Amino acid sequence: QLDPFPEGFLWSGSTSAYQVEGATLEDGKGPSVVDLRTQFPEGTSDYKVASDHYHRFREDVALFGEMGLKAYRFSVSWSRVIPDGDGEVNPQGIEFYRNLIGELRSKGIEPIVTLYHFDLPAALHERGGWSNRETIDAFERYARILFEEFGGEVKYWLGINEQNMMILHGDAIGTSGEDHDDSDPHKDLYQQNHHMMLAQARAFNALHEMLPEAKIGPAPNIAIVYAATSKPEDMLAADSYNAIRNWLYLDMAVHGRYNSTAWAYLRAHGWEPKMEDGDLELLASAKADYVAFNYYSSMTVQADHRSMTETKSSAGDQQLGASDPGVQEPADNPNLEKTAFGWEIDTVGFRITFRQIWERYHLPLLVTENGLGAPDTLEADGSVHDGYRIDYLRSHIHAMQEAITDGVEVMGYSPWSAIDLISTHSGVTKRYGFIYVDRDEFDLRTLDRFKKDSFYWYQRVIEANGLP
Ligand code: BGP
Repeated sequence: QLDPFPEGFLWSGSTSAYQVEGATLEDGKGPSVVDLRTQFPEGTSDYKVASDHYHRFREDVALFGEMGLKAYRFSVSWSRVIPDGDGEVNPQGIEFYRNLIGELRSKGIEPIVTLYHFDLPAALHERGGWSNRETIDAFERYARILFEEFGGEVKYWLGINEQNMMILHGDAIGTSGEDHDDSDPHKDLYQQNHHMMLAQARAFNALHEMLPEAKIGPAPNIAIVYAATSKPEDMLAADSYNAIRNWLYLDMAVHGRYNSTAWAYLRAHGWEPKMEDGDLELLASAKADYVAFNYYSSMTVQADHRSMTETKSSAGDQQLGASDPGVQEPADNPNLEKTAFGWEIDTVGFRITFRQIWERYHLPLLVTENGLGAPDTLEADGSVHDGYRIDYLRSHIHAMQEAITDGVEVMGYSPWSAIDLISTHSGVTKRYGFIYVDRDEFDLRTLDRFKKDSFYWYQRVIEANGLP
C-alpha cells in the first residue's frame, strides 16, 4: 500500500528558453553562447525558431491549462532581458516574460522560474565568461532585476540548471575552456564552477532579502552512481564519482562547502580553484529552500588503473560517464534497458536517488526534469501514439510514490518536456514533449501543435493526483 501524493503536489512540465522560444535575435535579444554554437549538421536543427514558443506562448499555455498543469518550469533567457549581460535592460524582454507569467497565472498555473539554463550572454563569454569573476556580479544584478520585476508573481525559483553537466561536459553546453588556456581545461572548468557557485549563492541571498516569502534551490542533474561489481575498489570508485559528479554541487549549494572527497579529488588532479577572502563565508551564508534535481538515469562505474596523467574532457551526451584515468571509468549496466537513444532506464535508481538526497539534506525535493527522448511519429489524423513515453513516466511516477512512502518529502514533478523542443544533443530528432510540434530538422512546416497520447494520460494523472 503506497502513501498518496500530498495535497497541492506540483504536477508540472519543463522547458528551457533557448530550446523552446526561438526568436533568438528578435525584439532586442542579444546572442547567447548556445545561439552561436554550430552544434548540429548544417541545415538541420538550430535554435533560431526552435518551437516558436516566443510567438505562440498563449496557445502553448492554453494547452498546458487544458492538460491541467499545476505548475510550469521555464527558464529566462539572460540575454533577452539584458542583451549584453550586464548593461541596459531590454524592456521587450521583460514584457515577454511578464506576459508569459500573466498568461500562466490566468490559467492557475504556478510559474517555476530557472534563472540560467546554459545560455550565457555571448558578450560575457567574450570577456571570459565564468572564468572572469565579474560574471558573478553580472549574475547577481540580473537575478535582482528578475526578482524586482517578477517577484510579485513568482514564488518558486531555481538557480543554475545542471551546473554539474556544464562542468563535466562543458563543450556541449557553453562552458568549455575553448577560449582559455587549453592546456588543462579541467582546471579552468573547476574555477568556473567555483564562480558559478558564488553567483548562485549571491542570488539565493538576494532573493531571501528581497522576497522573504519566495523560495529558491539548485537544480543539478543527479545520476546516482553504482559500482560495476562488489569489488571494494569498484565501490570506492563509485563513492568517489558520486562525490565529484553529484554531491559536490548539492553540498556546496545546501551546506555551503566542498565535501572532503571531492576536494581531495580536485587536489589530486591539481584542479583546486583559486579562492578569495570571503568566498567560503558567502557559500555558507546562502540557504537553499529545496533541492531540485533532474533525473534521467543512474550511472555505473568501475575502478580505472591507468595512470592519472592523461585526462580528456568528454564533450557531448550528458549520460556518458566521464572517464578519469586512475580513478574511474564508466561501465555498462547489463541489468538496465536503454531508450532508443541509448540512455539507461532505471526507475529503482530514481527511488534510491530520492532517498539519498533526502537523507543527506532534509529539504523538500522537486524533480525538475525526467522523461523519455524518442523520435515520435505524427499520424495523418493528428495523433501521436507515444505509449513508450507513458510507460517511462508511469514507472518513474510509481517509483516517486514509493519514495514518498519511504518518508521522502516530495513537492513536485516537472517532466522534460512540457512541449517538444530542440534536444541539447540531438536537435529535433529527439522529442520529449506531451505536445507535438510539427517541424523536423530540415523543414519548419506548420509548427502546429498536436496532443500526444501522453498528453491525455498526464491529464488523468494530474486529475487523480496520482497514477489512475
Ligand atoms: C538536460 C538539460 C535539458 C535537456 C535534457 C535532455 O541535461 O537540462 O536542457 O536537454 O537534458 O537532454 P537531451 O536533449 O540531450 O536529450
